[in-house]
Order: sequence, then structure tokens, then C-alpha cells
Amino acid sequence: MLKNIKYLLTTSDMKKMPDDNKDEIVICGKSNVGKSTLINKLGNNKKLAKTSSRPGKTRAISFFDVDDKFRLVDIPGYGYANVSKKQIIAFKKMIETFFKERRNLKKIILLLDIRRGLTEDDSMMINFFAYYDIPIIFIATKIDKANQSEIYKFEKEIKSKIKNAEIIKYSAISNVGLEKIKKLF
Ligand SMILES: Nc1nc2c(ncn2[C@@H]2O[C@H](COP(=O)(O)OP(=O)(O)O)[C@@H](O)[C@H]2O)c(=O)[nH]1
Ligand SMILES: [Mg+2]
Repeated sequence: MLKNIKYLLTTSDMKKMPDDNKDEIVICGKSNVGKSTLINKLGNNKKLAKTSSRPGKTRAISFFDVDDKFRLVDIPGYGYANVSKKQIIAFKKMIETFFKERRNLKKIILLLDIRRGLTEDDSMMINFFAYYDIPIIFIATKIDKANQSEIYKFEKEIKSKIKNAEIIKYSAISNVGLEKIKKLF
């Protein structure tokens, strides 16, 4: 069970990232899906990771120390509101390099908005992680905003695409699923 989460640094430069053998668990997903909110919840600190109601603001990779044992990594969302083509290409390149070269990387937690289901970008990321043989755990966020039939449809869609997918249904409002998420660490 994780206790103390500390913000370390934010960078897009591989050379500036922590240089040790600690494991890293990446939290990723589309912009606005709830990544920063989840990190804040896990660390019990509202200011830990910046949350924003305006999507697409985070543009570098943030590292958080957990109990001096491992790190959580907040990867910018792959939704591209209000950015130039040049910025998108640079961003994609940075993300790709990170997943290809980062030896500390052990697990991916992919957040999906339960009302949106899998987007093309999500599918692309899933194929990419599968290619590099990185295990993925799915968290369906914002279930407070979905009704039973939307939840059913979402689970059916994921399970039809990914065999034996582990899906945790979560809400940062009601805290449903939070205990299950904490047990992943
Ligand atoms: N209703 C609801 N809103 C959420 C939930 N999680 C995050 N949000 C809101 O969604 C917006 C984006 O969250 P943020 O954590 O910044 O997303 P990020 O871009 O993935 O880091 C913020 O306004 C959050 O308050 C949730 O489980 N339920
Ligand atoms: Mg964020």
C-alpha cells in the first residue's frame, strides 16, 4: 500500500530523467481523462499533480517518488487541442522514445473515459505497449457520469478487443474503485 508520494520533476529530456534502478509505473491516457486527479488522490494531496479542466495542457513527463521505493510517471495525454502540427510530431517522438528506451518502465496504467470508450489513439497506444510487451491495466474513469448501460457497453467493447483485460471502474468523485487501484501497487 502506498503512503507518501512526492513530486520529483517534469521534463521532456530523457537525459534529465531519474538515473537509478527504481521501477516506474506509467499513468497514461487521453488529455482530460483524469490522470492528474488520480495521482493527487493516491497521494492524498490536491496540489501534487496539476489538474486542469482545460484539456491538453501538460506537455512533458512528470515523475513522482512513492515511499522511496518506486515512481509514478504522469505522461501527457494524447489529445491535441490547440497545438500545431510541429508540436504534435515533437510530442509523439518524445513519447515513443520514452517507451522504447526507458528501462525503469514496468507497467502501464491506461485511463479511459467510460463514456467515450476506446478512441483510435487509445488503440494505437495499446498496440504499441503490446509490441514492447509492457503489461497494461485499464482504469475506466468518471463512472459517476455514466449509467448502467454505458458501463455495460464499455466493458463489452474493451473485452471484445483485449482478451483477459483487467478493468477497474473508478470515480474520483465517489471514490468507487480507489481501494482496488491502491492494491495495484
Ligand atoms: N466527474 C468526474 N470528473 C473527474 C474525474 N476525474 C477527473 N475529473 C475531472 O476531469 C478534469 C480533468 O482531470 P485531469 O486529472 O486534469 O485530467 P488529465 O488531463 O488526464 O490529467 C478535471 O476537471 C477533473 O476534476 C471523475 O472520476 N469524475
Ligand atoms: Mg494532467
